[in-house]
Amino acid sequence: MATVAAEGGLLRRPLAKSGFSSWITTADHKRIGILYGYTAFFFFLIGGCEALLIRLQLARPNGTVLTANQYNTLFTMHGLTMIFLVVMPLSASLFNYMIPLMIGARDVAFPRLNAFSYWVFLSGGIFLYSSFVFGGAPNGGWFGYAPLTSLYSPGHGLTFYALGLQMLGIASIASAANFITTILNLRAPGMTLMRMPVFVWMTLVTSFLLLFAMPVIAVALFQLAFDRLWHSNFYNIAAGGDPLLWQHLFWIFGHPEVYILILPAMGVVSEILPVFSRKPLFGYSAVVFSGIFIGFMGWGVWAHHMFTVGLGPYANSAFAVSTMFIAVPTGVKIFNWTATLWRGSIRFRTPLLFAVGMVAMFVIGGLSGVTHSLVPSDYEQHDTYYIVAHFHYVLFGGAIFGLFAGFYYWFPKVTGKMMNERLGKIHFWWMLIAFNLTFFPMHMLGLQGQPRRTYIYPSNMGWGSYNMTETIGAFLIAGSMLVFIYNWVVSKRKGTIAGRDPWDARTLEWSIPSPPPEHNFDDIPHVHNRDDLWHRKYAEGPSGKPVPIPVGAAEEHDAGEDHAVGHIHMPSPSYWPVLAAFGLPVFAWSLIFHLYVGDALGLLMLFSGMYGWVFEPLAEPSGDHGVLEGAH
Ligand SMILES: [Cu+2]
Repeated sequence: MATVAAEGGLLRRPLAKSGFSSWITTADHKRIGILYGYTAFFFFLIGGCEALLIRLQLARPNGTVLTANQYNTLFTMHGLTMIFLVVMPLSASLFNYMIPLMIGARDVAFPRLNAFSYWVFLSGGIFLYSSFVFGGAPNGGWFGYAPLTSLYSPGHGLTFYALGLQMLGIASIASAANFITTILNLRAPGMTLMRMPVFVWMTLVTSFLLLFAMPVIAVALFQLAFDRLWHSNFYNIAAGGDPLLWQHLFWIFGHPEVYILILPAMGVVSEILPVFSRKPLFGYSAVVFSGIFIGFMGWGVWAHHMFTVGLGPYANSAFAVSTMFIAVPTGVKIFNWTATLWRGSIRFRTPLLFAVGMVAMFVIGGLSGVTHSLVPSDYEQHDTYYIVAHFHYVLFGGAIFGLFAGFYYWFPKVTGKMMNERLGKIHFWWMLIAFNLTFFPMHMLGLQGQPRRTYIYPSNMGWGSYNMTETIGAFLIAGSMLVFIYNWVVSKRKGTIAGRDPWDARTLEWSIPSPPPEHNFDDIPHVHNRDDLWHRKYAEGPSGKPVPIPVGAAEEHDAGEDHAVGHIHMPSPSYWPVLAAFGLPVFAWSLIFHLYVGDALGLLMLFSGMYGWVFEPLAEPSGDHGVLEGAH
């Protein structure tokens, strides 16, 4: 096998295990998870700066900080960034790093496809942001309604939108297929579906949503790109096109997208609450099935974004009812989380604070969401700041708080160090107060009629003081991020050593060293229970309280199980995914500027990347990693 690798010639696999080139070529799910995390956090800072500019403009009536077009560009890019370049990839960073560890696997099912997903995500992000230097960024809102975006937006901005989102969709579809395969096929022996951690379940549901939702918006985006680049008439009313086609396609993607953003955070919270209340998750199967139910129901509510379009009373009533209905499984989750905390022996560490914060803020956002399921009240709220308040409670109060809970929870696993608790708590309370200061007044402003996506408001409306409060709140949120960054950097260098299982946790990732070795598990674990690690550590005492099992006693039930000794095959690094991925933006830039040589170059990169990928040798080169001598 080793000789095949050595004779690979041009297709020889790269060897570097450290340094810059090892990061470019890595196929290790943990390193790809880290790449996703840092890249998405970088975009988080950019999207945050865009938000601060928006808030500066709105701080006072008749603001003069931005022009109307700059304002349009900034709210469009803020939305696109936070959804596609922050919340989705931050979730992806947790999927990547954690899923193989939580199911007892050595990597994902398709490691190079995983690398490809990351590089396509990065090139899509770079492509979208390159529009700022190539004649103006998208300015038609994140929802990009045609024909405004097809016929009436000159310049290249909306073409960057159509092609950039297409690339990000490719990354999402590839990683969805990867995680579905990984979760269904690579679970450790004994880990039945109903023994999987809830975070793994929510990743599975999210992946199915991605797999079915992204192709829908791909169709809409292809049509938009054709309308813009080659003057087709999909959305041209004068030529018989249909503008509502865009709205339907967009929201059939757009509503499941909301669950793509929130379900991973719900999964994180479902892991953290049991650990810090030292109780199993209350109603595990109810939480799992409500997640699956949300996944299905999410396809039947999209027209609640279109109540004011004029679909008629029957359609509006049907979608009002389905929208109210989808609050039920969400409520089931909230009751189960509360019941998990109930009478637990709670440790208020930073991850728990963020998890509880997520639940509380998400409840506010969920309830305001139910108010727009009522068609008459939606008519009043539509396109006002009330909606902006609602989705920031769901996406910031819900998703971002949940993701931060996950970062604090898993930081010790990834870095091997503990994060500073005091700074973590300061970050939590600071961010919670600043968040509410920023977004709560938007409810009032919205009900008073302040419209969304409008860059000025007159002084006689009496909206000035709420707006000023929101702007101050937004800068305070930015300040709380500095605490987080400082804590991250210092704890990573000087934090106390975490050990394998600092939280006395329940799931498999805490059974291996921190940070985990490249091959994750010396022996693939045999799973006997839900919360398997907990049951290896504790038995139930006479009063129902957990009693620690003496060290070594738990070894017994592993006797007779075979142990993998010797060579562990790990995926080798590869140059090809990154080459193929960067072919896409080269192709798209050239499409916009009609550079046929560039189009050919982009396609050449894509196809030679794929060719190399398929034909590079399977075996790792000789003298490589993964040889474990006599572990047992
Ligand atoms: Cu919706």
